[in-house]
Amino acid sequence: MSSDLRVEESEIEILDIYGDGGAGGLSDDKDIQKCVKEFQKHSPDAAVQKIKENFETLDHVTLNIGVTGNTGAGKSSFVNAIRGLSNDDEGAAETGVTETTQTPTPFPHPTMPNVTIWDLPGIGSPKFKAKTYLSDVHFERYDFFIILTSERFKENDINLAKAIKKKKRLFYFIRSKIDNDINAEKNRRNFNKEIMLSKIREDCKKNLKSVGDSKVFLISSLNFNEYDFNKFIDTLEKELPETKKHALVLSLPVYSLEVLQRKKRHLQKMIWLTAFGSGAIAIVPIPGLTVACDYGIILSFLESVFKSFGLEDSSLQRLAARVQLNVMSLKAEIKSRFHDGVTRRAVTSLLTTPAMAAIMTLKGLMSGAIPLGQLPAGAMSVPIMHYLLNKGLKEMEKDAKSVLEKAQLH
Ligand SMILES: Nc1nc2c(ncn2[C@@H]2O[C@H](COP(=O)(O)OP(=O)(O)O)[C@@H](O)[C@H]2O)c(=O)[nH]1
Ligand SMILES: [Mg+2]
Repeated sequence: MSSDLRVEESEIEILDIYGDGGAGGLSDDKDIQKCVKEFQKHSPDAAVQKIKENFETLDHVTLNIGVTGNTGAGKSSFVNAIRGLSNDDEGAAETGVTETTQTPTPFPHPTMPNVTIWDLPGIGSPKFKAKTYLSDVHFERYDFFIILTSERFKENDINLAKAIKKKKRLFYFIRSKIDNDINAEKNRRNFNKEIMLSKIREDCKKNLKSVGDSKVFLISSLNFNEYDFNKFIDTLEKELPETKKHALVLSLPVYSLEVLQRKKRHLQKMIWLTAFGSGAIAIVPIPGLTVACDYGIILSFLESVFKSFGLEDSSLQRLAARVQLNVMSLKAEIKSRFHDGVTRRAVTSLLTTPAMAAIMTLKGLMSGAIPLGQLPAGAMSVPIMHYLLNKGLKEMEKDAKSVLEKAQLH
C-alpha cells in the first residue's frame, strides 16, 4: 500500500505529539535523567548496553498471582476473567465443578507468558490449617494473594489472611458475584445500588476486623468495568514494585476505555527507555530509514503495545465471541498501518516517516528535556525515535478505541 509511506505529520500534530496537551512524554524526567546518567557514567556503548538490559528486565519480569477461597467462591471464574477469557473459552479454567485437586494449577496469561494466575486449592475444609496450606502451595511463589468469597468471609479466610500477613506477603480480599446480589435486590421498592454496595463493603470490613486494616473489593467476574475492579488495580499500582505493576497493567484485559488509558500511561513511560536503547547510537544504519536505530528493540516495543491493547487476532476472537460479533467486523476497525499486525512493512513505514521539519522542530522541543550536549553525537536520533514510537503508540490507541466502540465497551 503506497499510502503507508505518506507523510501525515502537520506542524500542528508536532506540537501535540505527546498527547495530553504535550505534557505526557516530556514529564517523565526521572526516566530521562536515569538514561542520561548512564551516558555520563559509562562509554556510550556501555550505556546503551545497560539501558538495553533494563529494557530486557522489564520485558521478562514475572508476575504470579495466587487466587484462593472456598469452593464455589468464584476462583476459577476470576482466574479466567483476569486473563481475558470467558468460562467457555478454550484454555479457560473449569468452573462450576467441585474441586478435587489439592495442588495449585497455573494458568499462564494468553499473550504474556511471564504472567501466571494460579488457581489454588479450596480452603473450605473444617480441618483447614493456614500454615500447612501456605507451605503446601509454596507461598513464596506469589507476588500477592487474592482471597475470594461470594458470601461472608469465614474463619478459614481470616486465618489464612493472618498467616499470609505473618509471612509479610501482600493479600487482598475480594467479595465476588456482586452482580448476583444486585439482581436479587434490584426490584425492591427502595432499592439504591450505592447504598447496597456500601452496606456489603461495611459488613465485610466488620467481619474482617481482626485481620487489621485490610482492603476489600466488590467485583463481578462477568463485568470488570462495574463495581470495584478499577479501584483494586489502583491499589495494586500503589503497592506493587515498579516492574511488577507494569507487568500487571499490560496484562489486563481491555474491558474499557479506562483500562486502555492506564495501559497507555505505562507504555509511554517505556518509550524513553526504548528510544535510548534503540536510537542512542547508530548501530547498523538501515538504508532508507529516517534514523539509524536498533530495529529489534523497536519491533519488540510495538509488539508489546499491540498485544497489550488487545489487537492480536486471538484477543479479537475472544472479544468477538463474548460480545457476539463477527471477528472480521472488529478487525475492520484496525485502520492504521498495523492492520495486518506489527509486520516488517508496517514498522519500516513508521520509521521512514521523513518530515525533516518535524525533526527540526523536535530538536528545539527536546533540547530542554535532555541535555543533548551530554550525549554522543549519534544520540540525536533519541528524540526522533521517541517521536516515532509515540506516533506508533497513538495509531494503535486509535485502533483499540474503535474496537472498543464497536464492541460497545467504551
Ligand atoms: N453471576 C456470577 N456468577 C459467578 C461469578 N463468579 C463465579 N460465578 C459462578 O459461580 C459458580 C462457581 O464458580 P467457580 O469459578 O467455579 O468457583 P470456584 O469453585 O471457586 O473455582 C459458577 O457457576 C460460576 O459461573 C460472578 O462474578 N458472577
Ligand atoms: Mg474452581
